[in-house]
Amino acid sequence: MTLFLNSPHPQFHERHPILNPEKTRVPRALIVAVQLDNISDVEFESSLAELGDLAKTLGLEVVGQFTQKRSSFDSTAYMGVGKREEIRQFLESEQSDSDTLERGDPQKTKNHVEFILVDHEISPSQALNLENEVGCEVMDRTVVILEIFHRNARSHAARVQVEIARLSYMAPRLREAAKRAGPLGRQRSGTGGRGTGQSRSQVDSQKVRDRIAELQKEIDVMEASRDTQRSQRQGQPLVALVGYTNAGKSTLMRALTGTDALVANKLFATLDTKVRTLHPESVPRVLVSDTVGFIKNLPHGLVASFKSTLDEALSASLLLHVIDAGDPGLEMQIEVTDKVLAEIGADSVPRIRVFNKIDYLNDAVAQTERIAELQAKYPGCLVLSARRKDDITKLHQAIVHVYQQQLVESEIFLPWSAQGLRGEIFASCEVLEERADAAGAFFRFRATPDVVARLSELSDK
Ligand SMILES: Nc1nc2c(ncn2[C@@H]2O[C@H](COP(=O)(O)OP(=O)(O)OP(=O)(O)O)[C@@H](O)[C@H]2O)c(=O)[nH]1
Ligand SMILES: [Mg+2]
Repeated sequence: MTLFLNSPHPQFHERHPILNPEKTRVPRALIVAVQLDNISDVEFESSLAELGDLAKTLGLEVVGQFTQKRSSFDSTAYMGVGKREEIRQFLESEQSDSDTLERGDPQKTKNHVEFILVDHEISPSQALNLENEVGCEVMDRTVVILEIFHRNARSHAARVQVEIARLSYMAPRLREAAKRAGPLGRQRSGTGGRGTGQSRSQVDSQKVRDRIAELQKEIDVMEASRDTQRSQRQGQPLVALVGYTNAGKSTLMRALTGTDALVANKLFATLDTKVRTLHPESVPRVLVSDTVGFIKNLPHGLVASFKSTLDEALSASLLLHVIDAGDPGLEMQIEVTDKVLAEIGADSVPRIRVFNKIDYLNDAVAQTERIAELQAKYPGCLVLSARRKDDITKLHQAIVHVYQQQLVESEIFLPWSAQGLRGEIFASCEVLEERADAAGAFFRFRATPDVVARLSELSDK
């Protein structure tokens, strides 16, 4: 296996025609999964459905699934030997069907199953063994997610972060593949190698490590400029929209800020965060930030890679945890989000749970019942639809209310020579009274303690 380091895995794209935009044919895939003893049927089914959505997002057509209950994964090839044989036979029959079809109609392209999607992250050797045994390319849950991230990354920062995650994922797999390639994989490296005595796989591994280090440096530089931006914003209330992928965070971001955050009915549409002002503007002025969506078993490398994006959530003073109210697996979604927030140390940030998409229930009685049910279960939550203007107004009010509670009353006297601050007072404070006399103007106002401190500092100068 060759590793092209400028573009991390072109071979990945060659091997995966789905990722090659020039091929218009919809590739077919089979989902396979082991249900471990501690996983309930509901949880298992919802995970399978989610993998189906991920596959769809990637442009694959899922043509079937093979599942199996076991107390642990088969150490050799994830599924038991009998199940592997069943899959192999199924694939063989699909293959011969499509070959017949192809012979019958020369216009028809071969349409056999090209991928096996495994609903867990499996080891490099399990993947290769399974692949060899069933004769079809294996993609585990992690690589599916990584691929979606790779496609959706738009900014330079997101691209670099995804590249690090992909390289970290690929490194042990390249080693395993090189090991199996036998003498060829172990040949002495020639020109461009790092001296004699190193195997091809060692050289590749070293290149991967070098590339990761190089990318990490880029991240560090970007981090430093992010920190500067953050410290410039310090003291300004920041609300972060967090939650499961596709819950409607970007839609709410758009509605709350009157901007054009990317909204799409696909998983992981948003990979970059943007900070915007809550609109209409409030006192105090509130900033709103979108974040990357979470998912069950978000690959660890990705959590780490997107830590800087998620740090936005950490530096927020309020989290809006957006949940798709129409999702039957919403409890699992809540659990996953809570877990990731705890992992990045954001569990102590105050939060409001926002159940979105209630319009999916088109019957008014059903909606009322659902709202009552959710409010009883999650006290203090909001249940709404991002598509209703009134609901957005309510959400806006709820956000502003949180910050207005933090306002303190204060007074300031500005001599006529310092009237330049008047505009600032009106922009950042709720002015309760303004009185003028021969020496200047007196203001009574409410503002955040930070603003009060800054104004008194400026007026003393
Ligand atoms: N019916 C309905 N659809 C909604 C609502 N809010 C969002 N959607 C749709 O849900 C899909 C996902 O919305 P996004 O705002 O992109 O979701 P997200 O949470 O930002 O998703 P990621 O960026 O992938 O994490 C889009 O097709 C939206 O139009 C809602 O209140 N009602
Ligand atoms: Mg989004």
